[in-house]
Amino acid sequence: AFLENVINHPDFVSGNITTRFIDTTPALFDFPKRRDRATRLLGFIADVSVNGNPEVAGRPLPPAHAVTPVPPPSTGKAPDGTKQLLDKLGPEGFRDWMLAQKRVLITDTTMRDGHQSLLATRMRSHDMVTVSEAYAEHLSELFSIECWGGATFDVALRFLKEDSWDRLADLRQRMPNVMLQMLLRASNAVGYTNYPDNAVDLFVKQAAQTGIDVFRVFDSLNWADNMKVAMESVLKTDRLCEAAICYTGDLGHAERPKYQLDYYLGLARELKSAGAHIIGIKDMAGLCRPAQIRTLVSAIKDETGLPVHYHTHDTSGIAAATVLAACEAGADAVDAAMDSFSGLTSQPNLGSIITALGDTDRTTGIDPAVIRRFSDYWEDVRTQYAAFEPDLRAGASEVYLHEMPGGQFTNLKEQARSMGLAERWHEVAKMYAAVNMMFGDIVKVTPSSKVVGDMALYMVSSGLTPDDVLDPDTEINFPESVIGLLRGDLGQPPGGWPPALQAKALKGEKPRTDRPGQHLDPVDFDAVRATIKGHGGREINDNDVCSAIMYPKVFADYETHRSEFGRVDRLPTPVFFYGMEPGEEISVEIDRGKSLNIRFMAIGEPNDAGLREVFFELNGQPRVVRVDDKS
Ligand code: 3PY
Ligand code: ZN
Repeated sequence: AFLENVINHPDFVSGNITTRFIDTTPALFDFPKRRDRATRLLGFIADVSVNGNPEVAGRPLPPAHAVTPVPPPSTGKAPDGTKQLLDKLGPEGFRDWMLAQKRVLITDTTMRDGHQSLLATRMRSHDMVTVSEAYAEHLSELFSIECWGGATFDVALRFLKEDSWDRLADLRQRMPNVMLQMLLRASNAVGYTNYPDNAVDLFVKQAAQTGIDVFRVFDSLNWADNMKVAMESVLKTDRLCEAAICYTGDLGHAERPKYQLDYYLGLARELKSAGAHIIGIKDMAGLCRPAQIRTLVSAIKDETGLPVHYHTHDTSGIAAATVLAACEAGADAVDAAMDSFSGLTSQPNLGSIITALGDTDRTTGIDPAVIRRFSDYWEDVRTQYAAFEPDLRAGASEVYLHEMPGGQFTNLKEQARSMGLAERWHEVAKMYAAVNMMFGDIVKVTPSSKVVGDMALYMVSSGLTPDDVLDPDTEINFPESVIGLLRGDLGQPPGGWPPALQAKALKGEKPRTDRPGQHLDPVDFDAVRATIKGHGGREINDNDVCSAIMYPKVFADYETHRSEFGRVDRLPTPVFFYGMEPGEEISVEIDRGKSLNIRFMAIGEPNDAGLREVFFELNGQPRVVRVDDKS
């Protein structure tokens, strides 16, 4: 098209050209608008190169030494792993296989909780997909790879402009041998509120079809009634149903009477009778100490006869000791994050844990040298996300006071900062603990933890004490999320909600005590499909329907972005956040085995209308893109 434009241009035809003909004749670059995939991606790169990506505006840049992460070499082999075993044995057979293992089974959380807890959930699919074939080849002894669910679904769509379903499909294709695991918030699915039962059911079905093998199901109030719906959906898929008990309180200490052994065992029994294949102990804040986990693991195993999978966070700095104690007490599987994504509010260190287990009769069979090689890759990945690094340098026993989940801690701190409360963080932390007690001592994990955080920030910024909040003569503007919680929108905590606080917040509105899903009208899937049909010109499937149910606005914005720019998840991370520099060249795999070579040539000066031309070579051919300079 470029050559055609040149030879047909009147100046060229009349011989009226100079050596600056190309520079001074931008119309040469007016190609018919072929909005093919390449054109759309060039449009994105040009826009970010000129205007920046708002996601990193005002945030720290990666250091000068940042390099392109290189995954361990792979040849495309994928030795049989837990995925084949699950397919062969079925979930019950697999459960029994787990119980028969001497070794501790290991889940790697790097691709989900690791970055959710350390980098505000910002890790892009590109960095996961790039290393996934190496995982399949060299880490086939892993129990599972947690790579989906929790906050990642929302953040991918909202901020990274990528579709979580694409991420899952890509990972599944490249890692056909190790089980892929997700975190499912029971009736809250991957959102922040209860959804109708048929929506949860469709979501689970699609997740299983797209690639999830292990569903870790939890409820943010440990309310088994809410979990049962999601668990039933999982049981229909023939995948593993890991029902997780969220750990809170202080086992063995009388100050926290609600959350003692009888409570946990009662819940474990209920989850077993609801069909759980595995009992998860989800220690989202990392509160459980070694002596406590010993008690808990052995009691739950004795009570249920099911395998136990322990998950924790290293916020305290001593989580690895608790993980090792869990292994001593007979935990069948434990979670850890690759070394360079471990520690602080993330999971404890995978390489060190397997090395320590190597000294025991529960050695994992995973080679620490292999882990180090993967950790090197992740270290280089992490360097590219300097914009999202938390200001966190040490473990803190303060976690036993506030009990914030690892995935919430840095988010809430950032929220406090943006409200001008940066210097008052420890006050916020104390208030978080006070709000928990005011709410009746509840489990704090997404979304209940968000409500406690909202209330704590509101109280600190308004100078309110718990006594003020409860005082009938003081007017309180309860945050919407708090009103919803006390109304029963997320379910019921053990013992119900504190009546006085509830009455004050609800102002006469009647709370509900039964399951919200019982009252929510089933979603009309065809109606949802109709609202998004044809948007962006692509076929809408049931995965899209699930996205649109949970995040209607975010999904619509994503679709608009995708129809304009295509699949930006294919771009390398520095290009996605910072654009390209003149002379820089990248290769972008748009399909397996099909790559585009993109060379960034130059950015022109803005014209009177504020448009700049951005010059590329695409597979050796010149291309130009016009971008509105928003500066
Ligand atoms: C989530 O729900 O995102 C969590 O990580 C809870 O711990
Ligand atoms: Zn977690």
